[in-house]
Amino acid sequence: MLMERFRSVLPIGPRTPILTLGEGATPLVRAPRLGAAIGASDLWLKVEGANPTGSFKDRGMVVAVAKAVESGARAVVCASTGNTSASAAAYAAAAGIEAVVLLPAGKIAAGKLLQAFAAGAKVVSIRGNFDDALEIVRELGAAGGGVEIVNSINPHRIAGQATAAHEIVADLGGAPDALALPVGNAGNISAYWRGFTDAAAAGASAKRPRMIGVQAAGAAPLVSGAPIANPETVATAIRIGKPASWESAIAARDESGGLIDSVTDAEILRAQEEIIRLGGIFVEPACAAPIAGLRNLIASGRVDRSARIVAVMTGFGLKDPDTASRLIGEIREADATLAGVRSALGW
Ligand code: AN7
Repeated sequence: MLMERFRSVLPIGPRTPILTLGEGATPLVRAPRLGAAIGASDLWLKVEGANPTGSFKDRGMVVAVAKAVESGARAVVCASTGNTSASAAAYAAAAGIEAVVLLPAGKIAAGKLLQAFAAGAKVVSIRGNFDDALEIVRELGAAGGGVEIVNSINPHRIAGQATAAHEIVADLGGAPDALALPVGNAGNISAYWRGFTDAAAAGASAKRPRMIGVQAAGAAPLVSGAPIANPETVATAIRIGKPASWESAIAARDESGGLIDSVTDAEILRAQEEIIRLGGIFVEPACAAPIAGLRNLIASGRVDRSARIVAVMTGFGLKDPDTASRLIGEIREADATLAGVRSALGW
Protein backbone atom coordinates (compact mmCIF):
# COMPACT_ATOMS: atom_id res chain seq x y z
CA MET A 1 0.00 0.00 0.00
CA LEU A 2 2.19 2.72 -1.37
CA MET A 3 0.12 5.75 -0.35
CA GLU A 4 0.04 4.69 3.31
CA ARG A 5 3.67 3.58 3.58
CA PHE A 6 4.99 6.76 1.97
CA ARG A 7 2.37 9.19 3.25
CA SER A 8 5.07 11.54 4.63
CA VAL A 9 6.73 12.06 1.21
CA LEU A 10 3.53 12.22 -0.84
CA PRO A 11 1.06 15.08 -1.43
CA ILE A 12 -1.64 13.45 0.70
CA GLY A 13 -4.06 15.69 2.56
CA PRO A 14 -7.08 14.96 4.74
CA ARG A 15 -9.40 14.82 1.72
CA THR A 16 -7.18 12.67 -0.49
CA PRO A 17 -8.75 9.23 -1.02
CA ILE A 18 -6.34 6.38 -0.31
CA LEU A 19 -6.32 4.12 -3.36
CA THR A 20 -4.42 0.89 -3.79
CA LEU A 21 -4.14 -2.07 -6.11
CA GLY A 22 -1.16 -3.39 -4.14
CA GLU A 23 1.53 -1.33 -5.90
CA GLY A 24 5.09 -0.86 -4.63
CA ALA A 25 7.20 -2.97 -2.25
CA THR A 26 8.62 -4.73 -5.31
CA PRO A 27 11.44 -7.29 -5.07
CA LEU A 28 15.10 -6.26 -5.17
CA VAL A 29 17.00 -9.36 -6.22
CA ARG A 30 20.69 -10.13 -6.74
CA ALA A 31 21.60 -11.34 -10.20
CA PRO A 32 25.08 -12.90 -9.96
CA ARG A 33 24.96 -14.92 -13.19
CA LEU A 34 23.63 -11.99 -15.21
CA GLY A 35 26.19 -9.74 -13.52
CA ALA A 36 29.03 -12.08 -14.49
CA ALA A 37 27.86 -12.02 -18.12
CA ILE A 38 28.15 -8.23 -18.31
CA GLY A 39 31.19 -7.89 -16.05
CA ALA A 40 29.40 -6.54 -12.95
CA SER A 41 30.24 -8.22 -9.64
CA ASP A 42 27.43 -6.74 -7.51
CA LEU A 43 24.35 -6.40 -9.73
CA TRP A 44 20.80 -6.17 -8.40
CA LEU A 45 17.47 -5.97 -10.22
CA LYS A 46 14.52 -3.90 -8.96
CA VAL A 47 11.61 -5.92 -10.31
CA GLU A 48 9.01 -3.30 -11.16
CA GLY A 49 7.12 -5.73 -13.39
CA ALA A 50 5.79 -7.10 -10.09
CA ASN A 51 3.49 -4.08 -9.78
CA PRO A 52 -0.26 -4.74 -10.29
CA THR A 53 -0.40 -3.73 -13.96
CA GLY A 54 3.09 -5.04 -14.64
CA SER A 55 5.09 -1.81 -14.70
CA PHE A 56 6.57 0.94 -12.52
CA LYS A 57 3.87 3.33 -13.75
CA ASP A 58 1.54 2.14 -10.97
CA ARG A 59 3.62 3.93 -8.31
CA GLY A 60 2.85 7.35 -9.73
CA MET A 61 -0.55 6.49 -11.17
CA VAL A 62 -2.05 5.58 -7.80
CA VAL A 63 -1.14 9.04 -6.52
CA ALA A 64 -2.17 10.89 -9.68
CA VAL A 65 -5.57 9.20 -9.86
CA ALA A 66 -6.20 9.73 -6.13
CA LYS A 67 -5.43 13.43 -6.56
CA ALA A 68 -7.65 13.58 -9.65
CA VAL A 69 -10.53 12.11 -7.64
CA GLU A 70 -9.82 14.56 -4.81
CA SER A 71 -10.04 17.47 -7.23
CA GLY A 72 -13.37 16.24 -8.58
CA ALA A 73 -12.13 15.13 -12.01
CA ARG A 74 -14.50 13.04 -14.10
CA ALA A 75 -11.79 11.66 -16.36
CA VAL A 76 -8.06 11.08 -16.58
CA VAL A 77 -6.28 11.37 -19.91
CA CYS A 78 -2.80 10.36 -21.04
CA ALA A 79 -0.60 9.85 -24.06
CA SER A 80 1.25 6.58 -23.84
CA THR A 81 3.64 4.13 -25.39
CA GLY A 82 1.53 1.54 -23.55
CA ASN A 83 2.34 1.12 -19.88
CA THR A 84 0.98 4.46 -18.72
CA SER A 85 -2.29 3.68 -20.48
CA ALA A 86 -2.53 0.22 -18.89
CA SER A 87 -1.94 1.73 -15.46
CA ALA A 88 -4.26 4.73 -15.93
CA ALA A 89 -7.04 2.44 -17.16
CA ALA A 90 -6.74 0.13 -14.14
CA TYR A 91 -6.60 2.86 -11.46
CA ALA A 92 -9.39 4.84 -13.09
CA ALA A 93 -11.54 1.70 -13.14
CA ALA A 94 -10.90 1.10 -9.44
CA ALA A 95 -11.61 4.76 -8.63
CA GLY A 96 -14.77 4.87 -10.74
CA ILE A 97 -13.72 7.58 -13.20
CA GLU A 98 -13.20 7.53 -16.94
CA ALA A 99 -9.83 6.88 -18.61
CA VAL A 100 -8.98 8.21 -22.07
CA VAL A 101 -5.71 7.07 -23.63
CA LEU A 102 -4.02 8.42 -26.78
CA LEU A 103 -1.70 5.88 -28.36
CA PRO A 104 0.65 6.04 -31.36
CA ALA A 105 -1.01 3.90 -34.04
CA GLY A 106 0.43 0.43 -34.50
CA LYS A 107 3.26 0.83 -32.00
CA ILE A 108 1.73 -0.45 -28.76
CA ALA A 109 2.74 -3.89 -27.49
CA ALA A 110 -0.22 -6.28 -27.54
CA GLY A 111 -0.38 -6.92 -23.80
CA LYS A 112 -0.53 -3.22 -22.96
CA LEU A 113 -3.25 -2.51 -25.51
CA LEU A 114 -5.28 -5.41 -24.16
CA GLN A 115 -4.92 -4.09 -20.61
CA ALA A 116 -6.33 -0.68 -21.57
CA PHE A 117 -9.31 -2.23 -23.33
CA ALA A 118 -9.90 -4.80 -20.59
CA ALA A 119 -10.14 -2.05 -17.96
CA GLY A 120 -12.67 -0.17 -20.08
CA ALA A 121 -10.57 2.80 -21.19
CA LYS A 122 -11.53 4.85 -24.24
CA VAL A 123 -8.67 4.15 -26.65
CA VAL A 124 -7.75 6.67 -29.35
CA SER A 125 -5.13 5.70 -31.90
CA ILE A 126 -3.17 8.74 -33.12
CA ARG A 127 -1.78 8.81 -36.65
CA GLY A 128 1.53 10.02 -35.23
CA ASN A 129 4.01 9.14 -32.49
CA PHE A 130 4.02 9.49 -28.69
CA ASP A 131 5.34 13.04 -28.85
CA ASP A 132 2.43 14.08 -31.09
CA ALA A 133 -0.02 12.39 -28.71
CA LEU A 134 1.42 14.18 -25.68
CA GLU A 135 0.99 17.56 -27.40
CA ILE A 136 -2.71 16.85 -27.87
CA VAL A 137 -3.07 15.64 -24.28
CA ARG A 138 -1.59 18.92 -23.05
CA GLU A 139 -4.26 20.77 -25.04
CA LEU A 140 -7.04 18.49 -23.77
CA GLY A 141 -5.93 19.09 -20.17
CA ALA A 142 -5.62 22.85 -20.63
CA ALA A 143 -9.23 23.00 -21.80
CA GLY A 144 -10.39 22.04 -18.30
CA GLY A 145 -13.77 20.37 -17.89
CA GLY A 146 -12.77 17.98 -15.12
CA VAL A 147 -10.10 16.27 -17.21
CA GLU A 148 -6.83 15.53 -15.41
CA ILE A 149 -3.59 14.72 -17.28
CA VAL A 150 -1.84 11.69 -15.78
CA ASN A 151 1.35 11.73 -17.82
CA SER A 152 4.55 12.34 -15.88
CA ILE A 153 4.20 16.08 -16.50
CA ASN A 154 1.73 15.66 -13.62
CA PRO A 155 3.95 16.19 -10.53
CA HIS A 156 2.01 13.60 -8.52
CA ARG A 157 3.29 10.92 -10.89
CA ILE A 158 6.91 11.86 -10.15
CA ALA A 159 6.26 12.00 -6.41
CA GLY A 160 4.81 8.50 -6.48
CA GLN A 161 7.59 7.05 -8.64
CA ALA A 162 10.23 8.48 -6.27
CA THR A 163 9.11 5.89 -3.70
CA ALA A 164 11.10 3.22 -5.54
CA ALA A 165 14.34 4.96 -4.55
CA HIS A 166 13.24 4.96 -0.90
CA GLU A 167 12.53 1.23 -1.12
CA ILE A 168 16.00 0.52 -2.54
CA VAL A 169 17.65 2.59 0.19
CA ALA A 170 15.65 0.72 2.83
CA ASP A 171 16.44 -2.71 1.37
CA LEU A 172 20.18 -2.10 0.94
CA GLY A 173 20.68 0.06 4.02
CA GLY A 174 21.71 2.97 1.80
CA ALA A 175 21.89 3.95 -1.85
CA PRO A 176 23.85 1.76 -4.32
CA ASP A 177 26.89 3.16 -6.16
CA ALA A 178 24.92 3.36 -9.40
CA LEU A 179 21.31 3.12 -10.56
CA ALA A 180 20.73 2.12 -14.19
CA LEU A 181 17.38 2.45 -15.95
CA PRO A 182 15.76 2.85 -19.37
CA VAL A 183 14.92 6.43 -20.37
CA GLY A 184 12.03 7.48 -22.60
CA ASN A 185 10.01 10.50 -21.54
CA ALA A 186 12.57 10.88 -18.69
CA GLY A 187 10.09 11.05 -15.82
CA ASN A 188 11.47 8.01 -14.05
CA ILE A 189 15.12 9.05 -13.99
CA SER A 190 13.96 12.39 -12.58
CA ALA A 191 11.80 10.64 -9.97
CA TYR A 192 14.57 8.30 -8.80
CA TRP A 193 17.02 11.17 -8.47
CA ARG A 194 14.51 13.08 -6.39
CA GLY A 195 13.87 10.02 -4.23
CA PHE A 196 17.57 9.37 -3.60
CA THR A 197 18.15 13.05 -2.89
CA ASP A 198 15.29 13.12 -0.37
CA ALA A 199 16.48 9.88 1.24
CA ALA A 200 20.00 11.30 1.64
CA ALA A 201 18.64 14.56 3.07
CA ALA A 202 16.58 12.57 5.57
CA GLY A 203 19.71 10.70 6.70
CA ALA A 204 18.58 7.33 5.32
CA SER A 205 21.60 7.10 3.00
CA ALA A 206 25.11 8.48 3.31
CA LYS A 207 25.40 8.97 -0.44
CA ARG A 208 23.47 9.24 -3.70
CA PRO A 209 24.06 6.92 -6.67
CA ARG A 210 25.43 7.75 -10.09
CA MET A 211 22.42 7.83 -12.39
CA ILE A 212 22.96 5.77 -15.54
CA GLY A 213 20.20 6.38 -18.09
CA VAL A 214 20.05 4.27 -21.25
CA GLN A 215 18.09 5.11 -24.39
CA ALA A 216 17.55 3.12 -27.58
CA ALA A 217 19.87 4.24 -30.38
CA GLY A 218 16.95 5.15 -32.65
CA ALA A 219 15.33 7.21 -29.91
CA ALA A 220 18.22 8.82 -28.05
CA PRO A 221 17.63 12.58 -28.00
CA LEU A 222 19.26 12.96 -24.59
CA VAL A 223 22.44 11.42 -25.98
CA SER A 224 22.49 13.42 -29.23
CA GLY A 225 21.34 16.61 -27.49
CA ALA A 226 18.45 17.35 -29.87
CA PRO A 227 14.85 16.10 -30.24
CA ILE A 228 14.27 13.32 -32.77
CA ALA A 229 11.34 13.72 -35.17
CA ASN A 230 10.86 10.04 -36.02
CA PRO A 231 12.07 7.85 -33.14
CA GLU A 232 12.26 4.11 -33.86
CA THR A 233 13.16 1.13 -31.70
CA VAL A 234 12.02 -2.41 -30.97
CA ALA A 235 11.63 -1.22 -27.36
CA THR A 236 8.36 0.60 -28.12
CA ALA A 237 8.00 1.68 -24.47
CA ILE A 238 10.88 4.13 -24.96
CA ARG A 239 10.11 5.14 -28.56
CA ILE A 240 10.09 8.83 -27.63
CA GLY A 241 11.88 11.65 -29.45
CA LYS A 242 11.14 14.69 -27.29
CA PRO A 243 11.23 13.78 -23.57
CA ALA A 244 8.99 16.00 -21.45
CA SER A 245 11.38 15.84 -18.46
CA TRP A 246 14.45 16.75 -20.52
CA GLU A 247 15.98 19.31 -18.13
CA SER A 248 15.47 17.27 -14.97
CA ALA A 249 16.99 14.19 -16.61
CA ILE A 250 20.10 16.15 -17.56
CA ALA A 251 20.24 17.57 -14.04
CA ALA A 252 20.02 14.06 -12.56
CA ARG A 253 22.86 12.95 -14.83
CA ASP A 254 25.10 15.90 -14.05
CA GLU A 255 24.42 16.29 -10.33
CA SER A 256 25.03 12.58 -9.80
CA GLY A 257 28.18 12.38 -11.91
CA GLY A 258 26.30 9.89 -14.05
CA LEU A 259 25.74 9.49 -17.75
CA ILE A 260 23.12 8.84 -20.41
CA ASP A 261 24.10 6.42 -23.16
CA SER A 262 22.38 4.52 -25.95
CA VAL A 263 22.30 0.91 -27.18
CA THR A 264 21.22 -0.68 -30.44
CA ASP A 265 18.09 -2.79 -30.90
CA ALA A 266 20.31 -5.86 -31.39
CA GLU A 267 21.97 -5.19 -28.03
CA ILE A 268 18.54 -4.75 -26.44
CA LEU A 269 17.25 -8.09 -27.77
CA ARG A 270 20.39 -9.92 -26.66
CA ALA A 271 20.16 -8.48 -23.15
CA GLN A 272 16.42 -9.23 -22.86
CA GLU A 273 17.24 -12.90 -23.44
CA GLU A 274 20.14 -12.83 -20.96
CA ILE A 275 18.03 -11.24 -18.22
CA ILE A 276 15.59 -14.17 -18.28
CA ARG A 277 18.07 -16.95 -19.11
CA LEU A 278 20.71 -15.84 -16.58
CA GLY A 279 18.62 -13.86 -14.10
CA GLY A 280 15.23 -15.56 -14.18
CA ILE A 281 13.38 -12.27 -14.58
CA PHE A 282 11.28 -11.91 -17.72
CA VAL A 283 11.15 -8.30 -18.85
CA GLU A 284 9.91 -6.30 -21.78
CA PRO A 285 12.55 -5.02 -24.24
CA ALA A 286 12.96 -1.52 -22.73
CA CYS A 287 14.31 -3.05 -19.50
CA ALA A 288 17.15 -4.63 -21.42
CA ALA A 289 18.54 -1.23 -22.38
CA PRO A 290 20.24 -0.60 -19.01
CA ILE A 291 21.75 -4.11 -18.95
CA ALA A 292 23.08 -3.74 -22.49
CA GLY A 293 24.30 -0.26 -21.62
CA LEU A 294 26.07 -1.44 -18.48
CA ARG A 295 27.95 -4.12 -20.44
CA ASN A 296 29.34 -1.45 -22.77
CA LEU A 297 30.08 1.03 -19.98
CA ILE A 298 31.90 -1.55 -17.84
CA ALA A 299 33.90 -2.77 -20.85
CA SER A 300 35.00 0.78 -21.63
CA GLY A 301 35.79 1.56 -17.99
CA ARG A 302 33.13 4.23 -17.60
CA VAL A 303 31.39 2.20 -14.87
CA ASP A 304 33.42 0.33 -12.24
CA ARG A 305 32.93 -3.45 -12.45
CA SER A 306 32.91 -3.82 -8.66
CA ALA A 307 30.32 -1.07 -8.13
CA ARG A 308 27.06 -1.99 -6.41
CA ILE A 309 24.59 -1.43 -9.24
CA VAL A 310 20.80 -1.58 -9.18
CA ALA A 311 19.19 -1.91 -12.62
CA VAL A 312 15.48 -1.10 -12.79
CA MET A 313 13.41 -3.69 -14.64
CA THR A 314 10.54 -1.36 -15.40
CA GLY A 315 8.03 -3.70 -17.11
CA PHE A 316 7.01 -7.36 -17.29
CA GLY A 317 7.98 -9.62 -20.20
CA LEU A 318 4.48 -10.71 -21.21
CA LYS A 319 3.59 -7.10 -22.03
CA ASP A 320 5.12 -7.63 -25.47
CA PRO A 321 4.56 -11.25 -26.54
CA ASP A 322 5.29 -10.52 -30.20
CA THR A 323 8.85 -9.35 -29.59
CA ALA A 324 9.42 -12.19 -27.12
CA SER A 325 8.09 -14.86 -29.47
CA ARG A 326 11.58 -15.27 -30.97
CA LEU A 327 12.48 -17.01 -27.69
CA ILE A 328 9.98 -19.82 -28.29
CA GLY A 329 11.90 -23.00 -28.98
CA GLU A 330 11.17 -26.35 -30.51
CA ILE A 331 8.34 -28.23 -28.79
CA ARG A 332 9.38 -31.82 -28.09
CA GLU A 333 6.45 -34.09 -28.85
CA ALA A 334 6.34 -37.39 -27.04
CA ASP A 335 4.20 -40.45 -26.54
CA ALA A 336 2.44 -40.35 -23.16
CA THR A 337 4.91 -42.72 -21.55
CA LEU A 338 8.09 -42.36 -19.49
CA ALA A 339 10.06 -43.90 -22.33
CA GLY A 340 8.51 -41.47 -24.78
CA VAL A 341 9.46 -38.45 -22.66
CA ARG A 342 12.98 -39.78 -22.09
CA SER A 343 13.40 -40.25 -25.79
CA ALA A 344 12.11 -36.74 -26.55
CA LEU A 345 14.62 -35.33 -24.05
CA GLY A 346 17.48 -37.42 -25.42
CA TRP A 347 18.06 -38.87 -21.92
C1 AN7 B 1 8.75 -0.40 -19.42
O1 AN7 B 1 3.84 4.23 -20.96
O2 AN7 B 1 6.28 6.55 -21.59
O3 AN7 B 1 11.66 7.73 -19.03
O4 AN7 B 1 3.68 6.11 -22.03
O5 AN7 B 1 7.02 1.68 -20.22
O6 AN7 B 1 9.83 7.75 -17.32
O7 AN7 B 1 9.29 7.68 -19.75
C2 AN7 B 1 6.58 4.38 -20.78
C3 AN7 B 1 7.90 4.46 -20.48
C4 AN7 B 1 10.85 2.61 -19.27
C5 AN7 B 1 10.60 4.99 -19.73
N1 AN7 B 1 10.42 1.34 -19.19
O8 AN7 B 1 10.29 5.73 -18.59
C6 AN7 B 1 4.35 5.25 -21.42
C7 AN7 B 1 5.80 5.48 -21.28
C8 AN7 B 1 9.16 1.03 -19.53
C9 AN7 B 1 8.26 2.03 -19.93
C10 AN7 B 1 10.02 3.63 -19.67
C11 AN7 B 1 8.71 3.36 -20.03
P1 AN7 B 1 10.26 7.32 -18.66
